[in-house]
Amino acid sequence: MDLEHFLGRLGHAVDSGTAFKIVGGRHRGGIYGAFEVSIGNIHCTGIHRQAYEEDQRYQRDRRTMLAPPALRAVHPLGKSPVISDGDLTLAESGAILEYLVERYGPGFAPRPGTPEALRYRYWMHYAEGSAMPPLLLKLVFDRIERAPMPFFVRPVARAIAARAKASFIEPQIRLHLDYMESELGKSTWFAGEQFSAADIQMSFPLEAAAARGGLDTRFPRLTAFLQRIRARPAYQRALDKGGPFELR
Ligand SMILES: N[C@@H](CCC(=O)N[C@@H](CS)C(=O)NCC(=O)O)C(=O)O
Repeated sequence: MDLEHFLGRLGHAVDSGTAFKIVGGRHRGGIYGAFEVSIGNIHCTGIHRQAYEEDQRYQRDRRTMLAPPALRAVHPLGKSPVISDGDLTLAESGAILEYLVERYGPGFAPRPGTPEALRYRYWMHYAEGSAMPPLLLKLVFDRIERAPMPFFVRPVARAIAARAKASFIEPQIRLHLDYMESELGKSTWFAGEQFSAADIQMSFPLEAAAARGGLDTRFPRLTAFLQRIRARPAYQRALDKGGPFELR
């Protein structure tokens, strides 16, 4: 298996819920390994064939949409992605990617000390720190609008949700989409001309924005970015392995 596929699985959502475990380190001169995951849908390239073992699947609770308690046995927060590599258990997609790149795939990060390395770091943090929060709020408020509730509460709840979305959440998402669209005018990939793990990390908020945040052909560079990401052979292998995912 290759690193692209490997990292790719990090995002693969609880819905498809595949857990992987890193099963090895260095092996006959090659490097192999994998991870224990669920959620998301990402993709990468490069390690060793048979690098990981499919271990266990965690299914989201259909009602709460939360991960099952069993995932807390892996990490106390019970979130995905989470990896195990030998004695190490590591959560947080950005930290996981950085760990995997450092340990198994240095080619997925720009050379330290370059302007690209700084951009790489920026987008690694930006994805979960800035891009995801308004998209998560959108998810929550969309659900409030659709949630079953007593008829006399419904108009009030819907009005509050609609107001929060129109006054804050949607303008914030738009602000970020415009920003990311213009940043991709500077280089092919987020950190520069080379594909990097920062693109993997950024692909998750962009997939979420395409699913629920209004990312469409009005944002041609972001749309093309997603198409390029999805066309990567390793991304396809990740889907073959983990099954389709759905971000609502
Ligand atoms: N900032 C964390 C977010 C982790 C996270 O919230 N994952 C969600 C899925 S994308 C999850 O596990 N949801 C199920 C739950 O909270 O029980 C990361 O980047 O890894």
